Amino acid sequence: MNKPVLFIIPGACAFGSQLTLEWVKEPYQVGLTTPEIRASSQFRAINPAGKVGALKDGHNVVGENLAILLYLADKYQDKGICPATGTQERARVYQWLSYLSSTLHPAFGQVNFPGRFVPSELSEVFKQMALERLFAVLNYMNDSFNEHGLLVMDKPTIVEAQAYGLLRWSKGFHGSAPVVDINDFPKIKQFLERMESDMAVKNALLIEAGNAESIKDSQFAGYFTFD
Ligand SMILES: N[C@@H](CCC(=O)N[C@@H](CS)C(=O)NCC(=O)O)C(=O)O
Repeated sequence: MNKPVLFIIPGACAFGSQLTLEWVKEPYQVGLTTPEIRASSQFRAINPAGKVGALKDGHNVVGENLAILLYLADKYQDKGICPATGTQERARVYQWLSYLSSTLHPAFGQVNFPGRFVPSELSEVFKQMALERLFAVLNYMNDSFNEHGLLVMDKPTIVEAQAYGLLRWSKGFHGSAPVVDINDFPKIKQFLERMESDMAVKNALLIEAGNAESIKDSQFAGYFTFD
């Protein structure tokens, strides 16, 4: 297995890593996972946490989206997906990846899955509080876009890839109705539209949905399945 294989769930948080693989234009595969696959010993050997994203690249295995994104940034240093180490921009990449992973992702999770945190009788109260928290996080992000409509530089990086994969949940999570009105966050709305006009994003969305037949100018090398 020489090509990197990224394991995902359609619509979930590994999209940023998948988009990054699409941007670097080197052959890669995608493994669509189910709960059974994620529980398997083959998958757990790649990510013992049993979660996506999970990357197998030859003998290297990496779990956690933040780690996968930085692994790809190190591997594909000449592909323009991440600013150079030691720069202010690179420091911003670390800051944003940490914020996305530790704050934005859980803020959505608390709104979308209150049953994971409190018993059902407290679910509505918890969800309302979580929604207020999500609103504050989205406001902070909305105010953080620079004059280029991005978070780090004048062109998209691994941060924008991951930000897109999570912020798209503002428009609805796995087909459910949106929990916020995207018009309350105009810069996020603009950012989502800008990203969706990128051919690589269109390709990655088709691939994650299992509709790879109509992708264009992509190095996607097919869906991976365990033997
Ligand atoms: N901290 C982890 C979170 C990963 C995570 O929660 N992944 C979810 C999808 S968004 C998942 O794999 N859920 C499936 C499951 O729990 O079985 C990361 O950022 O990689």
